[in-house]
Amino acid sequence: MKLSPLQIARYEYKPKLPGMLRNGIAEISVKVGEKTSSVADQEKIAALFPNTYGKEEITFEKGENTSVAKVRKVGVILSGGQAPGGHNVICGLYDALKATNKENELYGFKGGPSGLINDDYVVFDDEFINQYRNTGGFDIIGSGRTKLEKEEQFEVVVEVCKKHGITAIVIIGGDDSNTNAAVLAEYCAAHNTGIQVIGCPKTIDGDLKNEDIECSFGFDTATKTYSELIGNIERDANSAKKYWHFIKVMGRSASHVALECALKTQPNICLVGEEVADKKMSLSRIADYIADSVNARADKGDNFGVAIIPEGIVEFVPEFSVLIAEINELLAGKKTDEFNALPSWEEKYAFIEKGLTPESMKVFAILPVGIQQQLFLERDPHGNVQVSLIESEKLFSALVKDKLAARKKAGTYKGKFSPLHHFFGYEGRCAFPSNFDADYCYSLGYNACMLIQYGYTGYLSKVSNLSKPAEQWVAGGMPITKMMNIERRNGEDKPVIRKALVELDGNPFKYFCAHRESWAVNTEFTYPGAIQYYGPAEVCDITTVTLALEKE
Ligand code: FBP
Repeated sequence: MKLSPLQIARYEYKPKLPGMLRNGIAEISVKVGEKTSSVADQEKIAALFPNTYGKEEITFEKGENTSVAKVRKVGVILSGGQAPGGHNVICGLYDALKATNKENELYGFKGGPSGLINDDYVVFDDEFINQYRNTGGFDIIGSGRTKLEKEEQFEVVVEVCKKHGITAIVIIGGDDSNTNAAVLAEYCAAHNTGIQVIGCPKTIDGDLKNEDIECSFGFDTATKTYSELIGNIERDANSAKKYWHFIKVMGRSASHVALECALKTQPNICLVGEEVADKKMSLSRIADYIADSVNARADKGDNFGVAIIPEGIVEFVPEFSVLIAEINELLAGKKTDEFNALPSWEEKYAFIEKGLTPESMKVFAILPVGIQQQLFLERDPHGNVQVSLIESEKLFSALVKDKLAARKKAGTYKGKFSPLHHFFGYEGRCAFPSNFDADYCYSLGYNACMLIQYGYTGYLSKVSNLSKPAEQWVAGGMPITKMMNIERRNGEDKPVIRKALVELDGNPFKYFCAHRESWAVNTEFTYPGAIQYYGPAEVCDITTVTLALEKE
């Protein structure tokens, strides 16, 4: 493999650990904190996790290491969507294991949770691991979306671990994967398997956070990558002065990514799904909101602008959710075949018109034909509409175009509207991790090893105080059950980690609200530029605006 100069340089980068982990393994001791209880539904969660519920939060500090010294074999998996820094979690875990005892071994199970079930693995050594230090991607062992949640799967996992003599598993994943890590930990404890399970918080979506986890890794690098591109587009828009750019950014459900990018780049418009749901905004109202900005700018002679659209937006529009539910119902079971057999779009349209309620038909009718057809093309394995594949950037620009045409007729709009469309998602998930993510991830992995060393299970590796320099970060662990509540999933009550949506009374959203009216009309773009890996700390090591505002 030919290496880029940056990759060669990044091999030499030494990730920064929290101060209390810097003195060597022999000087890391545990401070046991308060007993914990789940964020809600305490009795139900306690009953479901009798062996792992209610344990204490712990932090590490400088002091004599009193953990049991024995040779350990540990397994690790990457689960779900890629997020920059995953390789460094594994490197931190590996380095801490080897620093504890050279005989310790780290098994990487390939392709996500299925690797653990299929016993498909690699045993890491220095030469292998060194190729991945401070690099983006999950290609070190690959990832996957198989869910590790059934008792039969747990039995196989235990069998595989026993076969290799593995006594701990580290699961690097999002809210679902860490929920499953907690369930697996409970299973292993209940069956006296002697296997510990530790989770690490990953996702670029930024929705795995709570009072304990300040942010998931990858969010920093991904939003910096998108913001660089958005800033470049803003500058292009401000140079050519002839296009409106509609930019969809990833984030399956929550709008954290869109909001962070807006805070960094100050676009004319940024939609926030959580606000749309809260105000029960209709498609038409959202389109009017964007058209108002286009109109006001056109009145000043500025026929250009930038609008950020979060990937998950349409699910937050109440009338759209109802429409999706009706379409899922309309095509349930054999009806999909009946629909697909209709030879022309006109006949399909008539079928749809007959099947939808008049209210949903009204919503359907205002959608551009391309989006209407998309709703019937893209289905998930359960036959449901795949909302994340809807090109919402095109949907909103088409709706805005209609609004502007009406305004032109009425004589209230005299501008020109030429929209262009972009989707930024995969571009940010495998970037070289920023210094923040490189440091944070390495620390999470190193810390996970210390939790294993001290015998904990069902814990999430926790590194906090992240808005401060790494020296002041606090390393420790939190029982995963503390973050859980009961939610309805596929018709069943399930214990899950609560997903964090954008808080409308939180500082990041409040800051955005205080500025957006001015951004909508004026050109106040900011250009963050590319991620900087070398240079002054105030350029290279700062993390997200979201985190800084949350910690104000
Ligand atoms: P995770 O929650 O697993 O981290 O994945 C999030 C995400 O990156 C979303 O932003 C996006 O909607 C989705 O993955 C895309 O999934 P896929 O990689 O399967 O296309």
